[in-house]
Amino acid sequence: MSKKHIHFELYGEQHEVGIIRLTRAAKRNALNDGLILALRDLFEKMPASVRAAVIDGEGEHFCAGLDLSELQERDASQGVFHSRMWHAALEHVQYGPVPVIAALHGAVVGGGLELASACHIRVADDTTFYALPEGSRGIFVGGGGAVRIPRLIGTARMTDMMLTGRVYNAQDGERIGLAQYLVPAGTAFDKACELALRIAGNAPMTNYALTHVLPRIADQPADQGFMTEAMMAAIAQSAPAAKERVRAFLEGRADKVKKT
Ligand code: 1HE
Repeated sequence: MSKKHIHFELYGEQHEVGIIRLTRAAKRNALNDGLILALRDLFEKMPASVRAAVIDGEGEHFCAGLDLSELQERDASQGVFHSRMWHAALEHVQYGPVPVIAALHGAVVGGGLELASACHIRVADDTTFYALPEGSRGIFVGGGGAVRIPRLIGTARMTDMMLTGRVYNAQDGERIGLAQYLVPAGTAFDKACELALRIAGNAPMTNYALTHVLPRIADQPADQGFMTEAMMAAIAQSAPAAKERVRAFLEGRADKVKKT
């Protein structure tokens, strides 16, 4: 399926991975309103076979952020609605039906970093660079970055990126927590697909707990977090899929954890 500037296809023997590709390479995959709404719609109507998703970008860059050509004519109230539209769309990515892996390369800047931050895992190749040029453009993040990026790298690092225009390269990006995986140039998509297939094989309730419950526990006071954890643990372990997986291990039919 192709919407304007976005391509979607199914991958895996059971069509268990959804591949979402930004296809606006001529504009470095800059996110215009149509693209943001198409992303929202995709996550809202994800085919039932899909258990994990990968987002990547066509061309030399993952994403150049907000399409700045659409910013010119907006007044303050339109600005609020525009930001809220991004929030709603990226909420569908973070709290959508499946875990999402961003395959990063080249520029991951501004709203591109906000999109990547809404994903659950980020795999970066060594051409990746990260920046928040909003600071030097006289604007502010508006796609949830003020909430999500400090949770990845801390408020001090984000403040520095925006005040000084600091650009992190792929190695430093991985070191500070912008990506969980760093791979050679040109291999982020393959690595993301490999991880997606693995994730798609997990018990669905475990994936749901990790994408929907864990981030909420992280935002709760410890006392409430412990209680939510106990509830979630009880629900997950009562699922037939969990019982079968534990039985398989006890009967020697499941993989052991291996040292890497
Ligand atoms: C764009 C955009 C864009 C490229 N909006 N048109 N984001 C930024 O401030 C980043 C702006 N972009 C860049 O710094 C560079 O384009 C890149 C480092 C990403 C890539 O450089 P390069 O040399 O490969 O490409 P280019 O020649 O700069 O751009 C190719 C074309 O894409 C060119 O248009 P053309 O008609 O002259 O061919 C660029 O104008 C166009 N282009 N990036 C519109 N972002 C929810 S709030 C989020 C707030 C933000 O994200 S602000 C940060 C915006």
